[in-house]
Amino acid sequence: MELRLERHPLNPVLAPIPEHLWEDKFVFNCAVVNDDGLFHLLYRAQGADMVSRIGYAVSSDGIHFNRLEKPVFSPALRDELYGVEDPRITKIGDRYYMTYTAYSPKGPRVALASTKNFITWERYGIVIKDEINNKDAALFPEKINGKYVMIHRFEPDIWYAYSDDLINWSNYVDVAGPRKGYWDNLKVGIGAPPIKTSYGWLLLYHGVEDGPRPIYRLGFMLLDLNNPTKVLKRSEEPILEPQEEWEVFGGVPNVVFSDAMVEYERKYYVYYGAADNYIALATIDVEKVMRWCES
Ligand code: BMA
Repeated sequence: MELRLERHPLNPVLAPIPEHLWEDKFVFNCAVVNDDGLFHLLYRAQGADMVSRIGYAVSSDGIHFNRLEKPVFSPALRDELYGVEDPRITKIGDRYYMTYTAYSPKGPRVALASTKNFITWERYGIVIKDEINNKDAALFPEKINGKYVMIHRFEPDIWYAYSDDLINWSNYVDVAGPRKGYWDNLKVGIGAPPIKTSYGWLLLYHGVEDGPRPIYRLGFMLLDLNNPTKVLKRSEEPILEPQEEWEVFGGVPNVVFSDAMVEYERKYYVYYGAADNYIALATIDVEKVMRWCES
């Protein structure tokens, strides 16, 4: 049984704003939380200087968003000289924790910040400190076997790290890699923070297919509830792939790339960056995904 996401007819839901210098070129990969009856969306934006900043938008229906005029999170550290990219948000206790890619001449690294209101932030800086390129990080929403768990990516695989305090991370474990002969044969990385279901942790991920113009697609993995290093199931076919004109052509062609999946009215809402240029929404019935998990 294979699954497919359905694009929302009002796509794309966010586009660059020509009057805002910091986001007049590209808006794309975004984090979303659905809390207190609102969708809070934090998105990566670039203007003429090509430095990535993070903007904030809010909505009551998940489709029509109001945006702030200024970014809410901009580069502030030496490790972020080229930008702050690809936010992912997990609520732990009463705070929202944002993992993001800090990009500097050293390369991409995984960094962490937290907030209660999406406007003012506490910054913890780079948290995976190894001098190896790293990105695509997200936190599990609860401790597993007494430890916080972070997913990150030492290319080309998805890895875990463990922590007692959310700040110091160690004990890396390699969890899943590319598959020869598949749509994810070059590299894989997490999409959204994992969602707990009765069948296991549901993980949205992206897979890249090798070629002169690599293609970014999305799929699911199902991970064991008590031992999430164990992959129980993985999409044979992608659940979303570039098809629309604004997914195939744009800042970076042939890209659907997601950092966010939230449950709303018995559907999963998947927000994704299209061709590193727009933000779009695709959905799927929770029921269908549960049947896939069960099958
Ligand atoms: C990845 C990340 C994403 C981007 C994707 C496609 O490596 O940098 O931010 O959307 O490439 O360009």
